[in-house]
Amino acid sequence: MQNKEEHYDASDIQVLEGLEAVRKRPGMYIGTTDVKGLHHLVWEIVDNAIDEALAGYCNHIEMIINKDNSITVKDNGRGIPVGIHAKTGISTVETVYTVLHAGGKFGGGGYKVAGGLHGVGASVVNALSKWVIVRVYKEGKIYEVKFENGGKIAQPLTVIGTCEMDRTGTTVTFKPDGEIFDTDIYDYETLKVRTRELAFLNKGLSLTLRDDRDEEDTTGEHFLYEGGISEYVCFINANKTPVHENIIHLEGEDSGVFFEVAMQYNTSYNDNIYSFVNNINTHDGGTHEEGVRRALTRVINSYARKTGLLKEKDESLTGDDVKEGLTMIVSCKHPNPQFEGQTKGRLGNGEVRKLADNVFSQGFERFLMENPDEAKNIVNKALLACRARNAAKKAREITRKSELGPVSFMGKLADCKSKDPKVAEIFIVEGDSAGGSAKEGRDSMTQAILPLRGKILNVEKARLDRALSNEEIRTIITAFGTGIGEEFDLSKLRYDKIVIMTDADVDGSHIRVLLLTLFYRFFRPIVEAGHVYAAQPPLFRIRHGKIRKYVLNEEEKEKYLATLPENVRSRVEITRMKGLGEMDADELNETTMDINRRILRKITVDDCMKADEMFNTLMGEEVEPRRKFIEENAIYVKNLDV
Ligand code: 1YM
Repeated sequence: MQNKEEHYDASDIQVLEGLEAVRKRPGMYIGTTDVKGLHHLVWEIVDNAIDEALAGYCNHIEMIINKDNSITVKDNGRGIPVGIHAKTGISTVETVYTVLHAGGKFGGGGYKVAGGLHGVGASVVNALSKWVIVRVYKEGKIYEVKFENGGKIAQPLTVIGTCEMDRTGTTVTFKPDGEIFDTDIYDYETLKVRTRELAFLNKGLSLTLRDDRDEEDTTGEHFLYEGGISEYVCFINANKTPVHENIIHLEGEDSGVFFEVAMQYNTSYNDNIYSFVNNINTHDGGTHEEGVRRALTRVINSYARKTGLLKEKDESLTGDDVKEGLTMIVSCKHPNPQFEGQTKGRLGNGEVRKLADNVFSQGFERFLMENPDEAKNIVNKALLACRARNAAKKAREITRKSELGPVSFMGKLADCKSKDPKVAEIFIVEGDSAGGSAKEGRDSMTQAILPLRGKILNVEKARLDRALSNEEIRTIITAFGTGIGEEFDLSKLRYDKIVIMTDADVDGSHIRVLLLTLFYRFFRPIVEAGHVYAAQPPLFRIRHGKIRKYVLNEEEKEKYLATLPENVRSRVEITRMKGLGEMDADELNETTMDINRRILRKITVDDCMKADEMFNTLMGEEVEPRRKFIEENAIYVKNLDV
């Protein structure tokens, strides 16, 4: 072990420069320094523990949110090596936490590259932390190394005690640097969702999450799924009605590449297909997903023809037909994955397409042969989807010719004068009265107002043809100008910003959920291109002297009040704002519409997915959760088509 003085030499300076680069441009390493980046740090450390599990040495990982919002991650693997590293002359564990490209170089095979940081994760976390403590349990000893202020060594590797000979593992505690991140508060739910996902994706691996900020929570939540991704499918389909009883789970391996897929059809009209490579969500698909999709369409068509469910004269089922109501998880573990595309969300390795196709087609064909009743249900589901697709096409043609003309929506839409899609905005407003004030308070040059008053269709339960028969949805399609379904064309979008403006209350947020679901299902590219926003109407107005300050919530109110001198604070006038519908035009303009003062929140596909999930529980096929929801939201229901 070295002491602090002799520890600094030329290579240390290089190390510090490396970590300094991370601190200067954290975005390059973790994407953002917002709340997402803050959570990213946890996964960088957890990824190392998962790699150890994938290598077969670890079966339990524990995460703790400590009282001070520092994070502890523990595993029962071999422990990061503690011997002196030949190249750096310092212990390997210290090297892993200070040298930017350490992980990749030292890792010994296996399915690495969890994350996207290619093993530099530990040093990046160190660079962006106020302090880090790493403990390694090995050969009856407890080793400890400490860093502070962005990765500077505070205590070189030291033996601090002894442990049982058979205890091994790594424990890392870190406190993110408040000067780097916008927020330093961890969100339990965010950590929980990903922890659960990691448990689904790594069958047999036990993960625990505990929140020590919470006095009550002493044991935390445990996630362990022996069924792996089959249980994931079961989880997603929990509030849906399955078309066939058994979840289909197929797997295979070739040249060190492991591939598996689990699937089940349900009676809904939407698909939930998620794919992963080394536990990373490949949101843009790639070769693993393509292989399965191709095989799925081929096998169903061939089975349907062989059994006479599809006649010679019938057209073949398309990829869209066979994925209606499908919940599917595709997972691939690859020693050398190539991620492609702008966001690196696509698997590029060509050989995986073949592996996925082979594993899936052989297994699925066999399943259909061995389970003729389930097979029939699956094929019939796809045949219905095919018929509906053709009906929707007809409906679209009719709608386009007649009712969708400009006359039909002129009454509702107060369009803006500008026809420039780069500056035009459309506000979708809840109810006629809010619509009235919004029309008065808007900048009519660039801001269009679309009040929603009729029933909002629950698209979760409707196919495109039925959605098109809904007044409000037709109006929205016409206003957007993009068309829908096969004819959708993003370049025809008439507005740069689509702003959902609903009340800050329960009803408002539910209407927002309905709209998000609609966008997610039928206008996803608009969301992906970042055109959809939610207006954030304030909850309080604080008045003192000539100053009028609007704040979004209780917390911001307290924060603002704390900035005022005592004599002012005692005299402020605080008003709880009314709903949008009760604000007058000036108030609405000032708080929610004026481009210089309003607060807009960009809606991401993630937000839409969450809305979608809410839908599944609240308004899926299951009656009981729906009944409860309706009871609890009686006012809202008059506007809802469930
Ligand atoms: C709570 C975080 O980092 N666990 C962990 C990391 C490593 C090992 C075991 C490990 C890997 C190898 C050999 C190997 C790492 N080692 C390295 C490096 N948990 C956590 N558990 N022995 C132990 O990959 O060959 C990087 S990470 F580079 F030192 F080998």
